[in-house]
Amino acid sequence: MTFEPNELQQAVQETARRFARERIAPVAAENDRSARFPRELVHGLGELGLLAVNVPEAYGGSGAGAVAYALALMELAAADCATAVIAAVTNMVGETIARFGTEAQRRRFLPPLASGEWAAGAFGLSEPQAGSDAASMRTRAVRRGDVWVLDGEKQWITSGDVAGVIVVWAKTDPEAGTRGVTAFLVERDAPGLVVGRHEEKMGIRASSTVSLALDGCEVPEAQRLGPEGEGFRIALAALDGGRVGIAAQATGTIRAALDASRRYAKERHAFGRPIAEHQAVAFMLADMATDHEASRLMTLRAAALKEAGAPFAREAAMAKLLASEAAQRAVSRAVQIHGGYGYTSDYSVEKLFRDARVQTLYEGTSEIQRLVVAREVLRDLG
Ligand code: COS
Repeated sequence: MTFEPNELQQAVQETARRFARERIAPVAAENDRSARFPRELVHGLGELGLLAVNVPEAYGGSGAGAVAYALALMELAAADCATAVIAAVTNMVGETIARFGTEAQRRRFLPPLASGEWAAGAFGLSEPQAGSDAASMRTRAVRRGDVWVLDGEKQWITSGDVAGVIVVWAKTDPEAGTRGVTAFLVERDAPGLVVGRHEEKMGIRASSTVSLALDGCEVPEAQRLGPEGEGFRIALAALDGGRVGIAAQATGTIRAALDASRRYAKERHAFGRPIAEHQAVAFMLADMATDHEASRLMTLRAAALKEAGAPFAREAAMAKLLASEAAQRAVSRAVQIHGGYGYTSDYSVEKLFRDARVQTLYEGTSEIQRLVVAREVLRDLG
């Protein structure tokens, strides 16, 4: 058993760390204020191979594996959760196409996705009335010759307005439940795809979140992703990997909260000494550091299982659950340590507090993670 990243993993981590410090961190607060999609940063991430870390090199990816991906995402999130989530969803879409796509689909869709030419990838699963209960989606796909016609509405779609390709799930056999769902690769300029409302969000404001209307949207049969009726399983498999990504993001958030807090606690004086020397504050820092370590280890363990080709759905759900809940504690403590200053945008922890909140919600709420873990725990008992 080893806890040290290998040379390749360290190199990817170092690349992400440098880009995060030099390019992302300096503009993160302004991009948050203006809710501006960081197109040039996403392009930079593409040039460094960070939009497709776990996609084979033959298709433009880095081929560096799931652990390297998790390490990279921790670095990006420590600088800005919004940029990190754009990268996370793009990586998830790329991995899904690499795993379930045909050779022709991989060759066509992966290089522009990986390079950043397409800005991002998007994941079109949720609908206004179908979030946790993803199988209750209403979007329909009906085949007419060589074309599928999609009708419905998707909601909460990260990068849905800028992505070059959106994986869209639709019912092709509404009577068949979870076995009647099929996935499609929909290009941004597909006829009948209309970008709707932009959500005005509490945090991760530089990441755009939109609804999408599919109004007789035509998708060629050649852009069906995976077999008919297999879409739901493809979505859940993709989300397993996605959850490792959100766990990594939460881990990076905790580290940022801890770094800002310990810096402040050493500078700020009260009652004649730095507040770090008051046990009430020191213990909060200790709890944050412990939460960071636990989140990091569980995230890397889930990523390592995934990389080894072993089952990892349970570990991914556990890591996402633990890290995203720990991030709530960490950002709250960070604001507490900063006192009134932490409640203002003059200090980075105010943004961290808002950015972290979504982590227990997206790519499966904490309740869904518990449901996944509980099913596995009960199955273990036979
Ligand atoms: N990977 C691959 N296949 C999986 C899977 C996984 N991790 N988990 C379950 N499946 C398969 C099941 O084996 C089942 O296959 P069969 O039809 O062959 O039996 C099928 O998928 C359906 O699974 P299940 O019956 O468990 O589906 P449920 O409707 O009960 O849903 C949950 C399961 C709740 C776990 C699922 O709906 C879920 O993850 N919801 C949250 C969705 C989400 O995260 N949304 C956020 C979107 S991104 S912001």
